[in-house]
Amino acid sequence: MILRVILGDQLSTNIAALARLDVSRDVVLMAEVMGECTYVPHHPQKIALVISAMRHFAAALQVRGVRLRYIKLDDPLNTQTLDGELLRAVQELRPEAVVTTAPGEWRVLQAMQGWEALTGVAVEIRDDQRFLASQVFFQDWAAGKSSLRMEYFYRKMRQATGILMDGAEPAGGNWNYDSENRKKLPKNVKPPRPKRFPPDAMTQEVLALVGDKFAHHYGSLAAFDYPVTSHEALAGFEDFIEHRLSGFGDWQDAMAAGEPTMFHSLVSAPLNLGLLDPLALCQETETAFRAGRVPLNAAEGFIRQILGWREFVRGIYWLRMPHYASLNSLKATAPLPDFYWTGATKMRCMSEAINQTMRYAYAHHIQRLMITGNFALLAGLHPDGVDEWYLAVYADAYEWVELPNTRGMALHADGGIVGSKPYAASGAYINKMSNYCGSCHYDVNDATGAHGCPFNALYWDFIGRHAERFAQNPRMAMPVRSLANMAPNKVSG
Ligand code: FAD
Ligand code: DLZ
Ligand code: SF4
Repeated sequence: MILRVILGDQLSTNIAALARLDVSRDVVLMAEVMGECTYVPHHPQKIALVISAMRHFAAALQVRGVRLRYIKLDDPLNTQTLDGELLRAVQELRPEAVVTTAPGEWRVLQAMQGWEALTGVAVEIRDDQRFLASQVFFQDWAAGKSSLRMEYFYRKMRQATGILMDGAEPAGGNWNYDSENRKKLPKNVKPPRPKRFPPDAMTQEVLALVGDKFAHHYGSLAAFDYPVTSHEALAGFEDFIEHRLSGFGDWQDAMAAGEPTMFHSLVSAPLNLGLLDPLALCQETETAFRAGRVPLNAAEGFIRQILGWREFVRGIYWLRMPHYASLNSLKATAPLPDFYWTGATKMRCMSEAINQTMRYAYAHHIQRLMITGNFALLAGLHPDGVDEWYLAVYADAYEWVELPNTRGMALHADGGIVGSKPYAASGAYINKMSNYCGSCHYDVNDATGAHGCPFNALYWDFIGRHAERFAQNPRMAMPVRSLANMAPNKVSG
């Protein structure tokens, strides 16, 4: 008998650990454990999502006749760690071997590599094949390059998969329609409400459990409506293709008060759990474009996120860990302000992003990058505190994707591995891409007065602090020169 271990974000029927499963003999181990719920104080919606999706996945396995050892969080014998539950299972079931799939986090891989010594049984850790670029493919691509740019990796992925290709050429003649993804939302356009997935009885039971045990964690459970099965997740994706993908092209970077989801897909949480297949999402998007249902800038923009960014950041994570997690190239030292955990700030843009995160465990990319991330960058917040926050508060957060985005893309703490320049912006950018400033306590056109927009003063202070370093970067030299030519009391948005 082989014991097959499936983690909470490995909920795919084609997961490597289940390949060559002998239904008559093998046992699948799944365990809800406090250790995974509290290594950072996860948003209760994330915990509920993972546990509910685990229970739904286990129920589907059982229908297929798979023998299951499923340990619930409130099982009195639960040791509350993955190691402890594996050891207990091995001691009771005496398997010939343990088979599992490589995890999404370095921390868990370290633990898994100790499982043979822990249990005395052979442990096979199979590659996670749910990504479009294997680690070897990424390593080969990265080998010998002095800088790793997403754009070139993305082109290679387009060629390797044939997605949005006309023979050897990119569809439409260009690889990238990024410049057509930056429009502000017009006043008369209302983003469609995404499809909702009200909790079924199984999810309600999980919500009660999570409400009971994690009420002290940041964030509310009240608005939980995540898809918890692959069937639901697919319905959510189809709703996106039908109603929001067309607008995603133009308004991918736009933000608006009271519009937490804009034209975004909301696929990250179910995708990272394994409920959706990234290749199928890209193919369905291409089909919608080829059928004339969505414009090219929308289809390409969306595919670039999945085929490009998602695969790229995973490649960087496994290429550069564990060193990556300690990088702090801008030597940032400030602690994370309390308002990241409470939402209590008069900055309208920050309060929108943080409060919606508490309510939904979701913020879209530009809010994460150009609002909360930009503030953290400009204010010089220490990357450890910022990482912990991003890993805790989003339903889609796992270190393989969170860390390169936070430490790399948002904080530039990796010194330019993920992005060639910091995504630093003053209030003018936020005003250009949103309607937040119109209802803010602060004045976006002022920097130094009592009501001056904090992003303005912080921006110029950031440029000044790092002037020597940025003067060497052709993409940052302009603001350094502007600051040098500015009287100190004249800084503005
Ligand atoms: P859409 O805008 O509809 O994009 C479609 C999909 O593309 C996403 O679901 C996601 O799978 C992928 N994608 C888009 N951008 C990225 C990116 N930069 N990196 C990786 N995949 C991307 N994404 C996570 O999945 N988990 C995280 O923990 C996470 N942390 C982030 C932290 C910071 C500081 C930043 C700037 C970004 C982070 N992202 C993270 C990336 C991105 O913000 C989210 O994937 C996206 O907002 C999820 O919403 P959506 O599904 O509606 O995305
Ligand atoms: C995120 C998470 C949570 C909240 N709970 C569990 C759990 O109880 N059991 C489990 O197997 N996995 C859980 N996970 C997902 C793991 O944290 C995830 O597999 C690792 O971080 C590796 O990506
Ligand atoms: Fe944010 Fe400044 Fe605009 Fe207020 S004025 S919403 S703080 S950018």
